Amino acid sequence: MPKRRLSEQQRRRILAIQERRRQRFETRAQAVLDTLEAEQAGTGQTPAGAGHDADTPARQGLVVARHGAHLAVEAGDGMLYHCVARRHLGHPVCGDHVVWVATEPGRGVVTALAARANTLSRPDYAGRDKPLAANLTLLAVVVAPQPPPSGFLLDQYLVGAELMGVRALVVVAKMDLLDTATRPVFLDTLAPYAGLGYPLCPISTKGPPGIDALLAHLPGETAILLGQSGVGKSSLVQALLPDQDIQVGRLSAATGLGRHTTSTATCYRLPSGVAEGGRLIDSPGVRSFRLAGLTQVQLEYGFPELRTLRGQCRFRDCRHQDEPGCAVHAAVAAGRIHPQRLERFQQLRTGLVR
Ligand SMILES: Nc1nc2c(ncn2[C@@H]2O[C@H](COP(=O)(O)OP(=O)(O)O)[C@@H](O)[C@H]2O)c(=O)[nH]1
Ligand SMILES: [Mg+2]
Ligand SMILES: [Zn+2]
Repeated sequence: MPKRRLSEQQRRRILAIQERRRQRFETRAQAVLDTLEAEQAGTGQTPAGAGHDADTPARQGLVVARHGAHLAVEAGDGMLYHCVARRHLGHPVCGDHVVWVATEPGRGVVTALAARANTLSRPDYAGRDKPLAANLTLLAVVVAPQPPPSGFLLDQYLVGAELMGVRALVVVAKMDLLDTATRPVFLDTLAPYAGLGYPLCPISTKGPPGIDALLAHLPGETAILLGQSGVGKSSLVQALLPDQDIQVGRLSAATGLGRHTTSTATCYRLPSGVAEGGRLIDSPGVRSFRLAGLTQVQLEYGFPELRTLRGQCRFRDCRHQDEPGCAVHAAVAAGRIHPQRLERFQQLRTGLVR
């Protein structure tokens, strides 16, 4: 029997899931429209083509992938449409709520972009900040025994999460590569993060302990998987979405974007049996992530353990290096701040703060 053939029971379950999703989506889409209407009321403008034309009514949608000027937009009915965006709209990305107008079967034009709750950006090849995804509620930073973790990259993502005001957790993938002796050693190196409030989720897609530790965090969230290339992000999506091939297939059929799912952020719906109401965004491998142009105050805000000590050093502009009366150094000496975190802070401060 072909692997992909669904039983009648599975089909019914999927239809029920789709119906629930559609209802949730309508609620959210209404919020988008409300935002747009409020914006228009403020400016007295109607976005060109946002359309009250009876033949081509404006519809709400969610951007689930972007490739160049092409967008895969999921409509309220769960269907995907190949859209292009009006130039003046800027740069719609995965997770954006949009208004779009159908132009021909399966195709449309995005005419308005709803205000974002937040944006995750990273530098492009020319070093300019480019948005990667929007409206996130959870950053899942993935590390693994192989390739060896870059604590520097991990800390930068976590600072990014703090500055975005989005919760973060650390996924410790490929646990099956470690044996009973090396597991606790590896997890120990990451223990300080749990102490800072970033849950550690040890998982494996190839054996015990499975992926439950992460699943528990995903219902209702729009989570993005971040981390070095090769840590296992896409494998995780595969494991979470038994119907991932179907979703990619739909994406590909609707938009021709499927081939590019490894070079662009792609938003997948999680089945309700896996994580009710959850969405998971797979992101392309990153070699670097840069926090550009931060002030020291902003950077300190990004380190929760430094944030709480703000204003407690003797000197107001203390750099937490060798100044007398430094509350941060006192906390390190007392074991309340991990020395490596302070080291990373210093690296970021000297390298990235302007
Ligand atoms: N041993 C082991 N290998 C894994 C696991 N997850 C992924 N891999 C392997 O790691 C490699 C990179 O995985 P991939 O999902 O493409 O990583 P990505 O670049 O982060 O998306 C592939 O060869 C996977 O088979 C795991 O849990 N255990
Ligand atoms: Mg990948
Ligand atoms: Zn200080």
